Amino acid sequence: MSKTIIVSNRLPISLRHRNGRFEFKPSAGGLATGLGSIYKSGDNIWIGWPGNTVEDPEQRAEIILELNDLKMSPVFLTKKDVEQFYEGFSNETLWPAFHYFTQYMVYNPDHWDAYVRVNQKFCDAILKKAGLNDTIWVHDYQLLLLPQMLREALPEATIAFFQHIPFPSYEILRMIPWRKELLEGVIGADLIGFHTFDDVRHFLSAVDRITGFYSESGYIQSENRIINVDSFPMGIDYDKFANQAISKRTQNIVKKFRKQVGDQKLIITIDRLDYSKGIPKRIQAFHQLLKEKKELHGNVSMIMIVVPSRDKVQSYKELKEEIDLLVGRINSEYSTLNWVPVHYFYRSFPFEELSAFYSMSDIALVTPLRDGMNLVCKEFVASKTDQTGVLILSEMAGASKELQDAILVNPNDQRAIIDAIYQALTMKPEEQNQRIASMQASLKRYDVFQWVKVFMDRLDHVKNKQAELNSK
Ligand code: GDG
Repeated sequence: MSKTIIVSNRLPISLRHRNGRFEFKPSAGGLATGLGSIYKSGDNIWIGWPGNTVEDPEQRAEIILELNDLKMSPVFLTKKDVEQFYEGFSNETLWPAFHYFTQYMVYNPDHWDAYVRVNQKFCDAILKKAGLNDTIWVHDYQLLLLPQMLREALPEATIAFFQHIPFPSYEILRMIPWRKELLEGVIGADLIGFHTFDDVRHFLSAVDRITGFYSESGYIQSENRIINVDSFPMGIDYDKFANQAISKRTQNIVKKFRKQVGDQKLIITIDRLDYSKGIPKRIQAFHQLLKEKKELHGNVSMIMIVVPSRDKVQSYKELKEEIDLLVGRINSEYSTLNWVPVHYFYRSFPFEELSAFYSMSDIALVTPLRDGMNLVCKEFVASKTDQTGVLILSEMAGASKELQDAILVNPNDQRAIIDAIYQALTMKPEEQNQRIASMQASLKRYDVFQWVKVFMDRLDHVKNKQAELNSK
């Protein structure tokens, strides 16, 4: 019997260090939920880094055992791996390049060597578990070399790759000295997926120009295989968000929060700390709106949740300081004893509270400068079970291709953001209702479980097509 192996840089767990021991809590993130039906069944497993460095062999053995019960298998990274592979090449070269922040790109050959070394480490860990005909689904930009490494060891295996962040235009990709190796690494897969058609287009154009392989209508012809490349926009666990929003627990939290903020209008913004999310520009737009419209003072607040992330990387440290400064400026200029323009939280919240924030907010302001998909905007829409509320969404988020009933804005256009907030604040309930209902219908239909199914069905289709061509 063949099995399916899911691979991602991070395992879907959060880990706590308590009384000299490690404790694991399975993650409730979107990807973990969507893939739960796969890795938890039969002999299937999820392979990845548990998210911290563990040197002690006894502790490692203990972690292996505990994770085994959760259907997971760890790849251990050293401190140097984390610095050079994860913080280095993944987050200081690929992340900025793929989000068009070329000014932050670092070209460090030691980081590249670490990237190759750690991809090989993942490959070795998988080969200990994988059979000749297994299906291996690799996730995201930290593991671009892995599909080809696996292909060389397991020529008959079914290998898929999905990238969660954008794929940049050829002009950006070619700035990376190791662009050819990266593309050839991904091409080891049988099916390559992105969130949007634009990502697919950029990837295929780079393959045609850099690797010498030839592609037509989403199929790349390599030496002895055809490889399919297509867009598979990821959905959310719609029912989980909708049900949580109407649950007693969340509605009690809403009541408590509402008492604290009063009956003013609320704008919610939620992001990981990241320069790609456009947080400073968003605060500046809100600041300008308050400057222009005095009647809003005391009547609207922004709830801004910034989840700590990659805080060892210099550009993230600087971004945090910039946000602190901008929030300080707007609040010090406009706050009164009973009103604060921006409620700013630099931490994450439990799921029930996150749901309460979505549910009680009138507007979600989601303005990334570049985002593979963006799940926050989808979660907001799913949580608005009374079908009121307005989504303002950046054209640069993959989600904008699906959520056409949002107010779409160019996140670099301050005027457009200001006008969109004002439009949202004054939108009639009937129009809110009609827009939200239409977005809810499509998010419910194409949820994360459907996403997994469509992707896996296509993978079967590609393997059948390959077999057909080989038998000719
Ligand atoms: C990458 C791509 C793509 C946030 N704050 C809290 C919290 N969250 C959860 C949200 C959401 C997730 O984090 C963030 O997902 P995004 O999609 O917005 O962004 P990235 O982390 O950058 O993800 C992105 C995604 O991969 C999937 O392919 O959409 O484009 O960059 O689910 O709910 N969860 C809790 N408390 C918080 O305070 N519990």
